[in-house]
Amino acid sequence: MPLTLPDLPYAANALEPHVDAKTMEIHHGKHHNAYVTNANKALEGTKFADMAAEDIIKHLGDVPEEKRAAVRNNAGGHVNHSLFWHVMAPPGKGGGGKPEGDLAKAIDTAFGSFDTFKEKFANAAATRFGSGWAWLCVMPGGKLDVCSTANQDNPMMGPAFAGCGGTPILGLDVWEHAYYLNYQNRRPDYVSAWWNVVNWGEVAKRFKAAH
Ligand code: MN3
Repeated sequence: MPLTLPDLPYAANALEPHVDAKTMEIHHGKHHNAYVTNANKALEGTKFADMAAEDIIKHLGDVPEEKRAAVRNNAGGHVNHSLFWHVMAPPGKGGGGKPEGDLAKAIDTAFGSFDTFKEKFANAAATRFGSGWAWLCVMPGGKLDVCSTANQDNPMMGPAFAGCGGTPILGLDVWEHAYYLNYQNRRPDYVSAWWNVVNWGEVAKRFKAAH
């Protein structure tokens, strides 16, 4: 089965004013769609063509070298955006607020407090030079950690490719295509507005599944 573009779990304008409809339409319909198309093109005829995208990026080292860069960028982009749409929700309707329960406890244990976590995550997002992502990951052993990756790398690719590891449960796209229409060069403003649409219920589900 080739990879397919998933539907957005809400309307394109549902995250306004924090993420505008035009950005969502282009980001999902053009950018994410292109990652899917180009990943399928690169995977065609290989033994990876029938694998789940997550499994492909976990085994990038096994992908034939001449295909590896295309698979890394495009299967990576597909996995990253598929997570991204789901860890957001309309403000006040699942988006925003604070984590609860076991996830809240794990954040306090790892970072001291929710506010300290937010600072560390925002700093990872702000200091990623060029294009990339900020992540909250469950590390082997169960502890939470924050890191950032370049381009469409994902911590599941492992430290040799991504520079960090673990299972991502929250990710923030800091490519200019994710914010430039509304925020221009003000990436920190985009990051602070984005907390209003984080779907902590979904992050908690992914936290539980990663244990
Ligand atoms: Mn993007």
